[in-house]
Amino acid sequence: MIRKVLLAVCLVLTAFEAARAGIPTECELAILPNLIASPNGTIPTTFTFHGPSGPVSGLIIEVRYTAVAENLACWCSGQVHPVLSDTTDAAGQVRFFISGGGCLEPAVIPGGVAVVVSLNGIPCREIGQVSPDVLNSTSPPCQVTLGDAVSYTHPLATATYGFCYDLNSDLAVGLTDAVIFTTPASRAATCP
Ligand SMILES: [Ca+2]
Ligand SMILES: [Ca+2]
Repeated sequence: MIRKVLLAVCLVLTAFEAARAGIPTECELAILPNLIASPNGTIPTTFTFHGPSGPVSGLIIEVRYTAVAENLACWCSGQVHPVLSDTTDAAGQVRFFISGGGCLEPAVIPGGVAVVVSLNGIPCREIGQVSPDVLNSTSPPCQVTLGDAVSYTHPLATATYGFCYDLNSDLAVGLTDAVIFTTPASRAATCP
């Protein structure tokens, strides 16, 4: 009896180790910034996948929002959600344009997970979402208005880090984020 239990435990552990070992190198080396949603869907989010010898094409990349995150975000009508997918190109890249809004910071949303990125069906990494529409409604039209600009002003003017204002995911808030914010703000971006 004890031998059988031990055997079962061994089999489970072996399977677990195999699953761990099965995490592709491309996941570990992946460059996965937070998604950027913009009401007019004109700001790309680029993921890059490399293997030990360079870019890897033909990988099926899936972006899946948790139910909590999906409900906290704003989605323009016509925007596919909660699952987006694409295949890496010759540069090992996929590019997503999301028409919507809302900041999804994993650390502060219930459950602690906003978005899971998978590679060929294997979960790779958890990320969040940022948006120039930082003060968002949860139904369209998603809009960048004066209120969003006011919210951005202090972090941008003082280079104060905040997850929601770091639009390029470089773990700092500064000029590059201001440049990304300026276009949707100046055009009062809204859903198409
Ligand atoms: Ca807004
Ligand atoms: Ca930044």
